[in-house]
Amino acid sequence: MRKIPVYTHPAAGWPALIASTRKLMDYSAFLRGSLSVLSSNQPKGGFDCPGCAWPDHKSHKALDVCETGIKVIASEAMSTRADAQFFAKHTVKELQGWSGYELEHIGRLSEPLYYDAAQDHYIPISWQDAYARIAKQLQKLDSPDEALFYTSGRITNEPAFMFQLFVRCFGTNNLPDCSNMCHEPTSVMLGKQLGIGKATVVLEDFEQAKLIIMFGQNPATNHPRMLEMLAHAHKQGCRILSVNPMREQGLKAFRNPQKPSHMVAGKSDAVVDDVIQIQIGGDAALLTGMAKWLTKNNKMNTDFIEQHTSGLEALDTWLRQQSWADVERGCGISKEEIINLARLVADSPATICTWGMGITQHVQGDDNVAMITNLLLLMGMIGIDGAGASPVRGHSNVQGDRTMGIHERPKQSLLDSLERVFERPMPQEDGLDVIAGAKAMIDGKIKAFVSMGGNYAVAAPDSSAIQQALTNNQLNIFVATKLNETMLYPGVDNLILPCVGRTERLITAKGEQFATIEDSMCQIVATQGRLDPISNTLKSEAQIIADIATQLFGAESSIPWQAMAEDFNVTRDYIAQAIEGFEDFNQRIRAADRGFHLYHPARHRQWNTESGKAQFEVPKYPITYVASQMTERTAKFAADSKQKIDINSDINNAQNNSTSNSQNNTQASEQAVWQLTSVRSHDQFNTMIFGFQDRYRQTDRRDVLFMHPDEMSRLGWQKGDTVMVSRQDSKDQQRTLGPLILTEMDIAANAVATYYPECNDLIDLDTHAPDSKIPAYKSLTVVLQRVSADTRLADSA
Ligand SMILES: Nc1nc2c(c(=O)[nH]1)N[C@H]1C(S)=C(S)[C@@H](COP(=O)(O)OP(=O)(O)OC[C@H]3O[C@@H](n4cnc5c(=O)[nH]c(N)nc54)[C@H](O)[C@@H]3O)O[C@H]1N2
Ligand SMILES: Nc1nc2c(c(=O)[nH]1)N[C@H]1C(S)=C(S)[C@@H](COP(=O)(O)OP(=O)(O)OC[C@H]3O[C@@H](n4cnc5c(=O)[nH]c(N)nc54)[C@H](O)[C@@H]3O)O[C@H]1N2
Ligand SMILES: [Mo]
Repeated sequence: MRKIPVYTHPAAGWPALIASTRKLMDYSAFLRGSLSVLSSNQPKGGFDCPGCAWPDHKSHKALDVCETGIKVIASEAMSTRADAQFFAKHTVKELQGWSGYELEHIGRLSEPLYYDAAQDHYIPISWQDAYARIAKQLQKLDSPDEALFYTSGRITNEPAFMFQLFVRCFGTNNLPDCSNMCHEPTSVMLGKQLGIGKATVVLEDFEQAKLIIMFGQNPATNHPRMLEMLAHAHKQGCRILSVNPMREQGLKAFRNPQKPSHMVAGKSDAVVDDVIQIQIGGDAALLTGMAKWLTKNNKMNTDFIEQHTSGLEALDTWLRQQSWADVERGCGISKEEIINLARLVADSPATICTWGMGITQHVQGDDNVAMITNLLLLMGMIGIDGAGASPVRGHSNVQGDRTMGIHERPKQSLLDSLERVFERPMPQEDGLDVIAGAKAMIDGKIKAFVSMGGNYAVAAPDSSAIQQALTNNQLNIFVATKLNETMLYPGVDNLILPCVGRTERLITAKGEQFATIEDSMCQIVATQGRLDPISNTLKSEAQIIADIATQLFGAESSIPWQAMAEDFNVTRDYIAQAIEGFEDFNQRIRAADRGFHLYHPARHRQWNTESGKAQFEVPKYPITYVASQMTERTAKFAADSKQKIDINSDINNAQNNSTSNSQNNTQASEQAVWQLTSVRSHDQFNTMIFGFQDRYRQTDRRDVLFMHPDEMSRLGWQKGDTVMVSRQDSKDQQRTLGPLILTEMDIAANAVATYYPECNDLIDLDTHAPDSKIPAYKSLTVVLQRVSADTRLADSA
């Protein structure tokens, strides 16, 4: 057994907070960023960190921030600018060749830009001319449904409400958002099973939990502020388990930035007791095994089930049909270990299940969420203190944007109340989500793309095809803070409209404004920027929406767009009338330090479901789905490679240190079929690449393929070798990524991982879950082919 290099220091701590951030920025930006960090997540007059959606701690300690937060803030606070001079120097064709890292470091967008096709440059344009071009193109469309309006989860509630209203007044529900690629299975399945697609827990529940199971989540990197809560729970005797194909090193120990003893004396707290190293895509199988044992041994909470649930019979019948052999094959965990886990659940009076992208981003993503919810329902773990469902959202306001109505499949009640409040008809037909929108654009059915933040083409599957499709559009509009790859594929009219960021002051004719967000646990909090905007040419997102609406609908429109943009109290008064749960919004947001919690019926055991009860759901896919894909692909691969030259065996033959050639040949062709997942590094926020370091995973480059060293040995491969990754997509087209450098990682057998978003061309627009349509970013069956053995890299460690 070879030893895997591991990160031995605790997560977080000063080195993490300062050193890695300092590198990102020039000194003035560092100061600007650091000053603003001090006012993030504070009760009054601070801003909500634009990093993740984890809630603020109620005690509002002096520095409720983390490494990720600092990086995201620093990225926005950068004093360098992507201004007219910059764009005069570089053609768009040239910029297409720049990496995400290079584009991120150009700096902030600081003036409105228009794409001049004759010169292939973005050139400055006045706001007024920009609006005139936008209105002209939007009016030219044959139908409002030819436009697609994308939202990323950074935008705050007030502009989000205005945006969905604008889009619906324009006449379409084409409102895809980043949620379609993120927690959509959560929203769909929790909605179906509990009547509301949101977390049933609040932060305080973590203080009372006795068992926390984290499925497919890497908080050390992605929600570092969650570590404090976990370490605290752990100290109180709560058991914490991580279900993950990777043994994520950042979860071992935590150095708390709030504790002097940690920061000065180098102490740390433990976080996780155990890792269940599951096969990629194996979660539904594992949960099936647990549920099988719990039902068979009558460990369920029968009172709760009788009083509050429906559908157990169907689930129970299905559970009996699942064999233990399939359960084990589906998740790669032994029956014995699964039963141990089920026992812990049976014995725990208060269990929280948390989950992230490792659960949702699969063809069986909806099943995974359904099985977590089933487990909680079996044990009656919804609606009591210290227990519940805790999906952990990504973008800081992705949940709030949905609450505000950014949804391509709006509820009838939302449309009805918008009609009542604004006295006009709203479009009734469902719109397009991220996947359907991308396909429609590729098919030429979409002619205008409007983006409220985000990096649509790169975050979505089949990035190159979407970029190509953008060049056929009549109009592309990007309301954004930073330049990215989606903006570099211009159609006829292309406009980049730079906006004020979350960290910056928003002063209008009506004075300084604050906005609001909703965190991952339904808490509505105020956010107010502290820095001076990077340029006085910037406009707020709300103002840009109002200006476009005014240009398009005329100044005498019955909706006071300009008043809403200038005075967010006006917008909030409309939200109070139109959105359930926001009554007296302006008073309530001012009354309490930490904002207010939106009423959550399932927390009170009120089930707004079809049956009026909490609903057990039977999974749609076989629990061996991923394992079977592997077997099928392996068989096909073995058959194919009989005819073709077997690259792997050729390489093995050529390799001096390969031992028994004949044995290696067969192994190489069999073992070259793998399950690929994609993860985030420490030095990125989604498609914004801040740097190349991923400290906890011990790598300083992004073109890597993580694999277990034992598996490398099995193939006769070594770390540092370069490999090509290829995949047969659902239309049988070959997609290829690489070369990637083999890198050692404690990851399950048959599993490999690489970084998102560089891998997104491997994924096609048809490999997704059936209901939620979430792309299967986390489980792709791939073939690996070694292209060269790089001994230089292998030896240098
Ligand atoms: N620093 C930083 N913070 C971020 C972001 C960022 O990019 N950088 N992005 C934000 C956003 S939008 C989001 S949605 C969140 C995402 O936060 P997470 O959900 O933590 O995101 P990922 O890194 O994509 O993957 C999570 C974990 O899933 C595991 N995994 C992969 N496949 C499987 C599987 O089949 N089963 C199980 N059980 N686990 C699996 C991976 O090993 C990884 O540890 O983070 C937010 N915060
Ligand atoms: N393979 C793979 N693909 C994935 C994932 C994965 O795990 N694996 N994860 C998916 C997930 S969970 C998500 S959420 C999506 C992310 O998809 P997106 O939300 O579309 O992507 P981001 O990279 O967060 O968007 C960054 C851009 O937003 C703009 N921006 C930043 N701040 C602001 C602001 O305050 N206002 C405005 N208007 N614009 C701003 C900047 O221009 C910046 O370049 O990616 C998805 N894609
Ligand atoms: Mo996300």
